Amino acid sequence: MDAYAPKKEDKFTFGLWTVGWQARDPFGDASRAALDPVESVHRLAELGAYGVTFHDDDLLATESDRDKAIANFKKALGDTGLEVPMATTNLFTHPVFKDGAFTSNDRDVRRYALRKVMRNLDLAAELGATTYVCWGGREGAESDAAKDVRAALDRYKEGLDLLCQYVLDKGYGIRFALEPKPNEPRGDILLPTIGHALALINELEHPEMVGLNPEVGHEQMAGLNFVHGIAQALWHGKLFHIDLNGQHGPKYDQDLVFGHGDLKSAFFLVDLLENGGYEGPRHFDYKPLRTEDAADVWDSAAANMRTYLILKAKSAAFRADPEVQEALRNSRVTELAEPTLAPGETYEDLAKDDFDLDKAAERGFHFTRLNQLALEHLLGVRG
Ligand code: DIG
Ligand code: MN
Ligand code: MN
Repeated sequence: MDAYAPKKEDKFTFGLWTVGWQARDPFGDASRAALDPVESVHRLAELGAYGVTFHDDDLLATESDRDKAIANFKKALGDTGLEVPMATTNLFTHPVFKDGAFTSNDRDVRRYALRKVMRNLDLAAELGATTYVCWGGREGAESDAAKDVRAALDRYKEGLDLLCQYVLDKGYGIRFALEPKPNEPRGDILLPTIGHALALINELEHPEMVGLNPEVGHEQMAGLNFVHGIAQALWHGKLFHIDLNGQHGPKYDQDLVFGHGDLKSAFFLVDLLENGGYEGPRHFDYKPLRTEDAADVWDSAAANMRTYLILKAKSAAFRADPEVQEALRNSRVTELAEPTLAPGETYEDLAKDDFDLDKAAERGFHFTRLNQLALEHLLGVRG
């Protein structure tokens, strides 16, 4: 039995738009044919996935009649038992969204975008989704003259408050998850990072209904540490969902297979997700390389799950290693969990410390040893 064969309880999910990506890019036409969502559901189920996610428009990839497309999708879900934990809206492909959706300067477009989301929220609720992602890929600008950002944030808040009220009035058990991204396709996208999105959530009428769907590559495009971002999202109780993929640092959004970018970061991300209390789906939002043929696409889907499970096993071995546990103590990593003041102490007690500044400054933290142990677990020379 393959120790890294995915099982339903691993809760791996995929966006229909991932395996179904026809690989158009700004410099080239599609290199693959459109994929019937029904085939995607069956193939992903065969590979061991737990569920699928979708944009409203993804269901129409090969069937233009919406009712037929939904019926076909529902039958495939029934035939395979795949869940639909998350849904989202395509507010970025149609040219009408060229200046954004919730924050387009064109008020008619803003009103259309909200109607489009509400329509798909109805379907999402019907299919049992509990998370609704909002990626504002077109919310932004290429020129600071073109967007009054403070007004745009008013409109972002207005749109999210309205959608939260819609979900409450309908009694849908759905929460929203904002997906930050710094740029591409817009020159600058609003809510570029986890921090910006967290700040907006605090200003909403129903902040408890709105969290985050951070994507690996998006924070890394901005040169940020994704593991730190996820740790802060968890600390705020706002990690509602996650988009797993790979990225080689600050460049265009690569949406690589998970682990095929910054592998050491992927190792520590899995370590955090498996030990940090996140119980949601392990969702892949990636694009099979444009070089790949139809068969390669399914290899890439399997690679995401296999890599995650390999890193999960290595994380468990790292945490169980007595030398790692000793190194964590020697580096005082475990000491950080101890409150700085003892129970009952106040700032007045701080004056009583007998603290030798120079002696403390000489103390080393031995992080090299700890990082080498992690690397050796990752490289398979410990385990
Ligand atoms: C891109 O990273 C975005 C879109 O694919 C989608 O709206 C969202 C869902 O995870 N991620
Ligand atoms: Mn991306
Ligand atoms: Mn994404």
